[in-house]
Amino acid sequence: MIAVTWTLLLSSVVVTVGAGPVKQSFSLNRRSDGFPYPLDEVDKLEEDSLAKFQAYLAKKNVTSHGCTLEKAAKRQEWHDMTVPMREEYIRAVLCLQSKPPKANQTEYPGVMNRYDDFVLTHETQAFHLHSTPHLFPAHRLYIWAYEKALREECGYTGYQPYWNWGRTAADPANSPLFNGNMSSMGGNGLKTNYPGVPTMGFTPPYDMIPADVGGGCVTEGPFKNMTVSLGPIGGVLTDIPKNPHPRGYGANPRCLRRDVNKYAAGQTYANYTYALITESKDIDTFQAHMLGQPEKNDWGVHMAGHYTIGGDPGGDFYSSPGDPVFWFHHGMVDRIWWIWQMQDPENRMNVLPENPPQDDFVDLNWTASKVNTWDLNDSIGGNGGEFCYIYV
Ligand SMILES: *[C@@H]1O[C@H](CO)[C@@H](O)[C@H](O)[C@H]1NC(C)=O
Ligand SMILES: *[C@@H]1O[C@H](CO)[C@@H](O)[C@H](O)[C@H]1NC(C)=O
Ligand SMILES: *[C@@H]1O[C@H](CO)[C@@H](O)[C@H](O)[C@H]1NC(C)=O
Ligand SMILES: *[C@@H]1O[C@H](CO)[C@@H](O)[C@H](O)[C@H]1NC(C)=O
Ligand SMILES: *[C@@H]1O[C@H](CO)[C@@H](O)[C@H](O)[C@H]1NC(C)=O
Ligand SMILES: *[C@@H]1O[C@H](CO)[C@@H](O)[C@H](O)[C@H]1NC(C)=O
Ligand SMILES: *[C@@H]1O[C@H](CO)[C@@H](O)[C@H](O)[C@H]1NC(C)=O
Ligand SMILES: [Cu+2]
Repeated sequence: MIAVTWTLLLSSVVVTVGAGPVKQSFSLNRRSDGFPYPLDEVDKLEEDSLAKFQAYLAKKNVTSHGCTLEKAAKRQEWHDMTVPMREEYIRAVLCLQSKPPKANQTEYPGVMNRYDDFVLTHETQAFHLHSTPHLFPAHRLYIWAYEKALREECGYTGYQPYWNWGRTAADPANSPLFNGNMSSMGGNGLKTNYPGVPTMGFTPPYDMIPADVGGGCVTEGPFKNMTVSLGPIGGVLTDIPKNPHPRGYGANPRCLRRDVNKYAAGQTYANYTYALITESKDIDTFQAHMLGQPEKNDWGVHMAGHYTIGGDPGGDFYSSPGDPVFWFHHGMVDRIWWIWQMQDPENRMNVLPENPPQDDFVDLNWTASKVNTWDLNDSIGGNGGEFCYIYV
């Protein structure tokens, strides 16, 4: 059911577009501490695309509101950030989890803090945010709003980190993202009777993503005391207490659970992401390939990344932002959309899946103001100029 909803599949027509190499004149300077991760094929594709993208920006007819590649905020990969930078980020997330919410607690009694406002929006608007035209643009706005809250409400001076799945694919539980120390995003959950995740609902012959060694409460790292309150709503196959509210908006205080899953991570190596970007010639194909075909044991990097985290609320389609790694994962989704756009900016910056109407909008209620969906296609100047960031 989680998987079913996550994989409302899309079909599309393939069109061919051309693009040639241009000499590069802008450098990403990805690393803050020279951490020894070599560039993977997607990183190289990103670097090789910049000169062409810069040329496009120089002559684009839509205003960038003064945003340029040089001025843009740089969202870094977690492993390229120094330990003090990671710790500053973690402090800001814990801060957001300690601030009062804006949502109405009479209507939504499970909302305990400002962080929960974000989780709640993803629950109340789940179908809108995940409908075909909105998945990419609405999540772009959602991550930006979260980053803004960390900065403006909690004094964070950096930007939202992303998770390059390929870097951790071979052994996610021992990566600096999940190793459980105080500068990681918390560890694996305890071993439990967690059965894994069915990729396509509960009916055979669809494949299960088998449990790894976790599934229970996260007992190490900065989020070991975190209280998850909202949800779950979707089918999570464990002994998690049911939410007392019929729609999952009640208080259901519990620990953060995870199953850092090597099997799911197996479909997140850089070659999967590279193939997705280079072989998808139009936006509908790109989104469809991103979402995969679970009935063919092809989960797509989006689902494979979610199920590398699994557990609760990470494994629940509705409440998944309740695991603080959600933002890293969807940052990577947003990043590869941008890299895909850069392959042919003239034809790819101005398209969205299923071509929504011109007056379509995304409204994230307590977390961001209402925005026209078509103003979310551009991370360099979109959202009335408020978007001005790149991924390095
Ligand atoms: C900008 O407008 C000019 C003149 O209308 C047109 O030739 C050019 O292709 C446009 N460029 C882009 C990037 O849309
Ligand atoms: C919160 O919701 C309750 C119940 O719907 C309503 O009576 C109350 O006026 C709302 N409070 C605010 C501040 O909107
Ligand atoms: C946590 O792990 C990172 C990377 O693996 C390491 O650099 C850091 O020193 C560790 N911190 C602690 C407190 O053990
Ligand atoms: C968790 O709570 C315990 C008990 O209050 C406290 O001693 C500990 O420092 C907390 N740890 C973290 C990582 O928040
Ligand atoms: C990625 O590489 C692995 C290991 O070589 C291979 O099994 C897999 O089929 C490749 N995936 C794609 C999409 O090319
Ligand atoms: C985003 O899409 C809208 C609607 O098609 C278009 O007007 C706008 O120019 C696009 N932005 C860019 C940067 O292409
Ligand atoms: C949230 O946004 C939706 C879409 O604009 C709107 O219908 C709904 O009333 C809003 N909810 C609240 C509580 O503001
Ligand atoms: Cu997702």
